[in-house]
Amino acid sequence: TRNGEAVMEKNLSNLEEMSGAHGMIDDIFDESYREKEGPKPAKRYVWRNIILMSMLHIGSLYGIYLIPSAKLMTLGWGIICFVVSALGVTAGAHRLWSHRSYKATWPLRIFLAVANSMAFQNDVYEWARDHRVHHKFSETDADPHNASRGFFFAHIGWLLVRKHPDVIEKGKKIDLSDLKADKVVMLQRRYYKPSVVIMCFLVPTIVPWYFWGESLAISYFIPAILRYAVVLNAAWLVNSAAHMFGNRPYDRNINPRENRLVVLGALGEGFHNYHHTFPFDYSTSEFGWHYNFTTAFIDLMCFLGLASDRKTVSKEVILARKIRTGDGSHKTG
Ligand code: ST9
Ligand code: ZN
Ligand code: ZN
Repeated sequence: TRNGEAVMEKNLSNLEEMSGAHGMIDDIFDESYREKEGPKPAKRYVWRNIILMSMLHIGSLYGIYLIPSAKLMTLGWGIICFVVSALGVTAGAHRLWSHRSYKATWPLRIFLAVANSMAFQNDVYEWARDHRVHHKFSETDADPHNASRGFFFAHIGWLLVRKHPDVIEKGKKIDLSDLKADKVVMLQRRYYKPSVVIMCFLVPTIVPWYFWGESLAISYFIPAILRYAVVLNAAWLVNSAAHMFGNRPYDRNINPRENRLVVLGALGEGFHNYHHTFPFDYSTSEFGWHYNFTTAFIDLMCFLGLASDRKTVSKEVILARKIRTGDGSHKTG
């Protein structure tokens, strides 16, 4: 059929774009996967997670209430903790380990792994495994945070129920050999629990209390609890909002979108239509440092000799792709 031919042609030209630029990372959308027919398996709630996540969010509301009584230094420290933990996810788990979009020397990898424990979003190995499955089987039963199940599921709901069996079945076939070979990733996985206790809760709390005499309650509820909840929600917004609201200048056939609000909150990770179209680009955007603190950070690391081999996409390939599959919104800016 004509439609079938069009799909074939699209796959072929997508593959041409990918080959060469990307190597072997298992994060490219798989058009051949079909969801199983018949009724979906029942939701199985995980009450432990529901209770802990509720407590975290109530605690962070209390943190907001405490802001006017906090010392300025404590708020600054909260922002530092936000940036460090966010980088552990954006520059670390995401752009380095899930997509291998650049190379990092071992001192930088250790920094990113420690920063990642501060973000407490599962260890890098598990995060990258779920994330590759997300790219490969986007918006299907095999996508851990399948956005076609609605905003709430994509945002936080997926962490409150057992995974769909297809996530695990398809996930087991994803190539993770690069992660298994990375000693820093495996070390972080091995010592994940103590590293989270220290980096996500103890360090953020003890620093303001010890160094400038902040009260223990404020030290705990602002830089630890509130900051943790903010980083979580910023990352979750990429899965929820950036899969629902915004333009699709690069590929109008997929759900992920360019969402300005998410770009701001997630240190440059909201150019999500671009990112799902070209997942290997280290900048997750064609606009360099524009609202993209993570790209500036990676460039600084390269300047310092701690990182190298940044993968990018040429302007010609991007333009050709926009014309071929985009929604036309790039013309209007
Ligand atoms: C969190 C993660 O918040 C946030 C991720 C955000 C992602 C954003 C992505 C967007 C793009 C990037 C932008 C970043 C922006 C950042 C901005 C920052 C400012 N493949 O999981 P289990 C197997 S975490 C293959 O227990 P259940 C495997 O054998 C928050 N196999 O499944 C596994 O055993 P093991 C804190 C897989 O029982 C076994 O199944 N953490 C896969 O269904 C069991 O796995 C929490 O809240 C796979 N994909 O439970 C904890 N998956 O691991 C949340 C599983 O030993 N998690 N297997 O090899 C849980 O409690 C559970 O995972 C569950 C599901 C209840 C959700
Ligand atoms: Zn996505
Ligand atoms: Zn990604």
